Amino acid sequence: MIMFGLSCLLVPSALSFHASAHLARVLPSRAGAAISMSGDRIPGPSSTVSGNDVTGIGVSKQLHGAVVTTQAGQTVEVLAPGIVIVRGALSESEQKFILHETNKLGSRDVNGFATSGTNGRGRLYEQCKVVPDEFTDLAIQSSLIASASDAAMPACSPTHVLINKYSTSAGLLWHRDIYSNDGDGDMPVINLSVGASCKFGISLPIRGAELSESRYLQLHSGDAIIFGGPSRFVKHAVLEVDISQKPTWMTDSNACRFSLTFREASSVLGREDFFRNFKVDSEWFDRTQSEWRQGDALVEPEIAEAEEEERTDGWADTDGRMDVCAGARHARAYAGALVPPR
Ligand SMILES: O=C(O)CCC(=O)C(=O)O
Repeated sequence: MIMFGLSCLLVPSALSFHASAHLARVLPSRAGAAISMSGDRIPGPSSTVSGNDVTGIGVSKQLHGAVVTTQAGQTVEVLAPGIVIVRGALSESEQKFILHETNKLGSRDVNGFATSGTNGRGRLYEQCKVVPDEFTDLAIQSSLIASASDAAMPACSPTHVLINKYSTSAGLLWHRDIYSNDGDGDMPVINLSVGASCKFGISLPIRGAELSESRYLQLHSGDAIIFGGPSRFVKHAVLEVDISQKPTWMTDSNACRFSLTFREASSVLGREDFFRNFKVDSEWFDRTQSEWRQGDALVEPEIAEAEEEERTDGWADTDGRMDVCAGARHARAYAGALVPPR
């Protein structure tokens, strides 16, 4: 058995001061000391772990294909170099905290969940410093597990978060995160799931070949998927959301899936309003997705000249189109010629 211990998670040297500051808060919580969230104490798992030490960083780097269970109940699988899934990354208390705080953020009068052209999905884009620190702490924690398990996974200090609220079965189209707000360099994209489960598609490279194969995963509440390094631009999709498959603590009337996608995108700091609202046309989206090649620069959105769609704040359903964080890129497969921001 391979052992995995959060107590052994060393801060990779590349980790920035920002991330280190977050870690000072989050790691004690996972070691059982608990972080304080809105006055509540979050019960942390045991600080002791057992099994083979894969987090001595030296030994932990050959996990591709292996499934590792932490004593805290997290299961870690390296799907390919730079793609790691952490099952049970968030405790139930952490999931509930995220749900509660995300609903608060989403119902703000300004910059709440935008739903224009999103096929029933709420979308919220912010600098990390605007959302509760614990969100970013939890993202960094998952990213550390990923880099401790996979030598190809860089450390990450997220600057932005996209929060999606899926209230219907509709998901997001296959796409690569190639736009200027999708994260700098090969920094990992960290995706946390809370609430209803979804079918997530990811295109995995076939070793030794130029080909890839699609892999389908169920992402459940509390899971994290992280992709970075050589897989930073991997194709992925949310194929379907299963609103009926939700944690018992989530009420039927509030059933939905939240995803929180964290990115290190210092180059777009200060441009949040733009990335909240921009819309590109579907032809542009298709072209950029099909023409872009690994090594190319990130693509700057080219704003569509088409008529601006009405944008609303707060939760609301809209017509049958998807957007991207983010928005733009997912839209068109769902009908629209105009795609909101990613
Ligand atoms: O909502 C999700 O889980 C996926 C989000 C995503 O693919 C993206 O923002 O690029």
